[in-house]
Amino acid sequence: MVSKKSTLGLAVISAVLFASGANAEGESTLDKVKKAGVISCGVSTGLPGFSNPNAEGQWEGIDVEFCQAMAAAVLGDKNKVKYVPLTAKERFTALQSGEIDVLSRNTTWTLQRDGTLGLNFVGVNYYDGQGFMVKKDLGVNSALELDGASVCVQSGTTTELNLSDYFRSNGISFKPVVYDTYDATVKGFESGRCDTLTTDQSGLYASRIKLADPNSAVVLPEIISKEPLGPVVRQGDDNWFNIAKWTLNTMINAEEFGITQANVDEMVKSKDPNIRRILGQDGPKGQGLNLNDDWGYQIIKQVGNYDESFQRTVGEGSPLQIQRGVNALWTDGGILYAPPIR
Ligand SMILES: N[C@@H](CCC(=O)N[C@@H](CS)C(=O)NCC(=O)O)C(=O)O
Repeated sequence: MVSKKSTLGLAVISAVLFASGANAEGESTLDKVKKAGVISCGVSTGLPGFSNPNAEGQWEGIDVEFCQAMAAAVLGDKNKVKYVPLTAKERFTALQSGEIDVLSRNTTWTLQRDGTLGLNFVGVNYYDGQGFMVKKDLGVNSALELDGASVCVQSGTTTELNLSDYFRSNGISFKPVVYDTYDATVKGFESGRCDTLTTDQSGLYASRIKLADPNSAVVLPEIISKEPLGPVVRQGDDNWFNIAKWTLNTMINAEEFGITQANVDEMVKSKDPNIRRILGQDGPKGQGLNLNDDWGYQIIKQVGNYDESFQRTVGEGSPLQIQRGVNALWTDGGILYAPPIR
């Protein structure tokens, strides 16, 4: 087991090692990735909708599609991704040590993580919040009725701290039942080891469909925290950080300007200056990122815009059926707002 102290020690060493933006061999992440011909992307061990291997063993999910979008931008091929499954506890060390080039795994952006681990959060690809799920036969309609409840929770997550904050601030007690992996947490809940399971609300929807009888459980209405989830890179490599940021921004901007996988070849001929810049016909193109001029086109052609990715993985085209809600564009009443490509 890695103690808190040794995790911090590793973080400090890694922060120093990578402060120059180079790995131990002195090369940038972009050079390393180009040489390897593949992006090493940290994902979860399996969370439907976000990063999950399908029946054929292929990784799927909104976080997986972000890795694919980066591969399309950098290597011109969305399939050039090596997926590295990581539990909540393992994820930051894997990034600090250089084992992965980017972490794209339902990870909440917090001050502690951003400020002390030698890492940088790229942005937000899904605004989430923590909730609770209970078996229907418990007869509970609100989290405030959970006084004295046993709670299944995964270690190494923001979930643990939010849980104790919530119960303490409401003057109610709980007994934590802690697991290292997501599968074990869901199984613990299903087999009756706890009264309630808590995690990000998206994770609750994903867990519910994993149950033998999804209708036996309900998600309670309370959202007890802010969980802005997004990709993460190492500190000290600004070019790589920018590539990751603008990959996400391109997917969001493409939705805003109506560019889709299906129409992108028509859109290349558009006269709209915004569209022309997103697709690398005019404007800054690839120079500032050290990428080919068609990097934005490749993201949309091979992966699609944010809405296409959302609907396919967690939305209407998926078993999760999650609504856009706060994850809608700012122009549609949500809070997704990407800086402009110009
Ligand atoms: N967003 C929270 C929770 C992330 C998290 O790891 N959640 C669990 C439960 S939904 C999970 O994804 N487990 C999958 C795994 O460990 O592979 C965080 O960043 O700490």
